[in-house]
Amino acid sequence: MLNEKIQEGLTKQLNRELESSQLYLYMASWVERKGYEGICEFLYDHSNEERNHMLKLIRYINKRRGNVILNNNGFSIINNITCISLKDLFIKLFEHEKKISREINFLVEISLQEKDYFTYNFLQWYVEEQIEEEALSKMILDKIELIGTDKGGLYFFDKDMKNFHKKK
Ligand code: OFO
Repeated sequence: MLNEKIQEGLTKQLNRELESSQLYLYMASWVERKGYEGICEFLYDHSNEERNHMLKLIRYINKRRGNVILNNNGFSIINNITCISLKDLFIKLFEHEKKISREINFLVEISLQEKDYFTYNFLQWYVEEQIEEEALSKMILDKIELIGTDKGGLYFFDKDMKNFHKKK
């Protein structure tokens, strides 16, 4: 059984993952409309990854006989988001991933305070994942900043992203 604090923390996290999935989906679609075929594949794919993060939480909560509560009141991030450039979009994604890392760390802390070592152990996968996700979004942002307004550079970067996606 999950105690109240853990149940609340996991519920928030599962809804954040759902929101992340929608955020990547929104951005993938925005980028696709701008003609970036490679970057949009990466973002669509990542939207699915975020959905899998959510599913993993749902399965865990059920295994521990907790309650799965999905937020259907809409998502504040997506309702308030507008992108003005590719750089702007990746700044937002990087900030978003950093926020998710802080929330995961907070949840890890709660699991220790509550002496719920099953949840502590379960969360280690998310800790590892966030290291990768932050590094990846920062690497993409750095490349975009390096390219600046060079259209040829952006074209080749988009091609690289397509190959990166195919190799996965
Ligand atoms: Fe982008 O990360 Fe989920 O957890």
